[in-house]
Amino acid sequence: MFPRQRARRHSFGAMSATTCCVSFGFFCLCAVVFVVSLTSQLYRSPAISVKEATLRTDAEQFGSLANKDADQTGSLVSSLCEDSARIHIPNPFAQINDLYEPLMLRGKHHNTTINAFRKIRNVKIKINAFWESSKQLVDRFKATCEGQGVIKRLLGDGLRMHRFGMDFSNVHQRRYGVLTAEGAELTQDKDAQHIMDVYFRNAVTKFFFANDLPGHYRERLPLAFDLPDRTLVEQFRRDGFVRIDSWDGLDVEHVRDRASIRPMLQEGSLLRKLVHGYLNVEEVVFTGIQYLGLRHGLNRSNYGNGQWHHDGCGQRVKAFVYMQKVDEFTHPTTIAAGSQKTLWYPNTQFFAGHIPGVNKLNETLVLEEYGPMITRMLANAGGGFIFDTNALHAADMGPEHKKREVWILDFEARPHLDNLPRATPYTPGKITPDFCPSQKNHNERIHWKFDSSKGRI
Ligand SMILES: O=C(O)CCC(=O)C(=O)O
Repeated sequence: MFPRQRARRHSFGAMSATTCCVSFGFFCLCAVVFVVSLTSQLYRSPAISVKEATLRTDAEQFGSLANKDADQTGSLVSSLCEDSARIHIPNPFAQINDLYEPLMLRGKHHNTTINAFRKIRNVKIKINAFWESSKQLVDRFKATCEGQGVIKRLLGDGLRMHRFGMDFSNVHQRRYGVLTAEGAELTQDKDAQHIMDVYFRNAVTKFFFANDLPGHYRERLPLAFDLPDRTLVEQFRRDGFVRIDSWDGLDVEHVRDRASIRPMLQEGSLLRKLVHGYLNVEEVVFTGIQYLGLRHGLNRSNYGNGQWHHDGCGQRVKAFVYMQKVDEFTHPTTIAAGSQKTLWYPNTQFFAGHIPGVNKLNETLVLEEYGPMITRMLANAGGGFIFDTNALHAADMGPEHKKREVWILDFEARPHLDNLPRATPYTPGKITPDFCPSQKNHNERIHWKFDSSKGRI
């Protein structure tokens, strides 16, 4: 008995020592995990913006709401949160090197504001580092039940969410109607607001959302146009451009003379109808005429506008007048039809990155996204086209192309021009004063007001 008892006591002693060790080990592990997680929280805290904090609070509130009212909201929330019900939501700020035109990343694009670009080392690393907090915010948002719910509801109402941005037109139509008195309902829409706080966090994009998009969804000005003109305006609104066989008022024989353009600006001209009809505001501003010549031999490396982009100025209209016939071998401008209503992600904006001008998009991705919608602006001398520079576009830069010479006329809605968020020196998210329109080429200011008593412009 005794030896066995001793043995038992001995084995009890050994077991107790093992248990102690295991418990101690477990305790240590817990302590390490706790300290690491606390440290990482503390380390992260300073980088979390007010919006991110708000987002987290919102998600928590949404969760507690579900507990309170399990019958109504609870079932919805839990179904949204089930793993099987989760949808894959891409993050536009992840792997953004693929997003950009490789030529641009190698510094191969002409642009006076970003000559600095060529001297920057580790461009890709810097771009990724700049957008890292946006990437993390989107990742956190889409992992929450609330984020999943917001996106699902919007997609259910027809949100177009693609690689470069979002188009809310179907959502507006489904929730509020095709056109409404102000067109501004989305600015008060909780889901859209949430998206703005997560995906579109800079001043220019918020401005385009609040100021430009409503113009697409607002009832039309009562313009007294005849049917052919009305049809052209509707085409312009649908596609973001209209090709013109011959600009009315223009003296084609003297199209190389800058003065020959002026009659196009007269009251009641086709150009005025298109500009005013498209911008759909009481007052628009003509900001000037620019000469642009593309000589033979230019290519996508040395003419930056040969790489896909939107101008980053929001809704702005340019009219091109051709000094010679532009065929498919005369550097025609190419435009992605329908892309003008897109709210572009900040990392595609000219004025949003760590330096201005990181906005040239990967052609392969553009063709994948818009292939059949891409249209060449072909027309005769004295013709041309008019377009919204918020549409995605690029000059066609094949090596065998002939010289192209054009006049470019710029227009903006008065509230747009007056209120664009601007800053100098360059501040990410704000436009420098020498752009939109360019100070060099567009320093006229001629205001056209809609005369509602006559319905004329
Ligand atoms: O030269 C072209 O055809 C393109 C012009 C352009 O990209 C622009 O004016 O924004």
